[in-house]
Amino acid sequence: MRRIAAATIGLALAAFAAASAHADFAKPKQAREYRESAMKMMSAHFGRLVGVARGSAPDEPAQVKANAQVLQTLAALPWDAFGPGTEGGEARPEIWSDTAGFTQKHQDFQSKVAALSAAADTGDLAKLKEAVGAVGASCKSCHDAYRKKD
Ligand code: ASC
Repeated sequence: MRRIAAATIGLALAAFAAASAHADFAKPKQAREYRESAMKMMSAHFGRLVGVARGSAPDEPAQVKANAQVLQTLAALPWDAFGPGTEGGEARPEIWSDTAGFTQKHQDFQSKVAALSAAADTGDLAKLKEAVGAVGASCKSCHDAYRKKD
């Protein structure tokens, strides 16, 4: 009985976590602000890892690991905020006319970030450099296709 109750509570918590991670927006402006905020946060945390990879910041494995974990969590967030009717900001209309292409880009990005997190866990600077390069290339490839030019 107790085990069933624990399992039920576990399932309820898992459902809550899934539901609370899904972003809902009352207005398109809120969706745009949400995705832009997530991108800025990613840039801040990725930038620290770029600094370590380039040797302009000290290689502190615990910090590297923490930044990569934060980046991995953030990397899951922006995409739900590109829903129908939220066009605008720096987002190009192709995001909505070519959803398959956009989805492929952000899935590639998330998989490169997962690999970066795994590399960060090893504490091996050569592996980190390679994984940082792959994430940067993935950022750029999506921005080239789907972000408005300045
Ligand atoms: C960043 C940032 C980007 C990407 C890109 C990587 O930190 O703000 O847009 O990395 O420069 O190529």
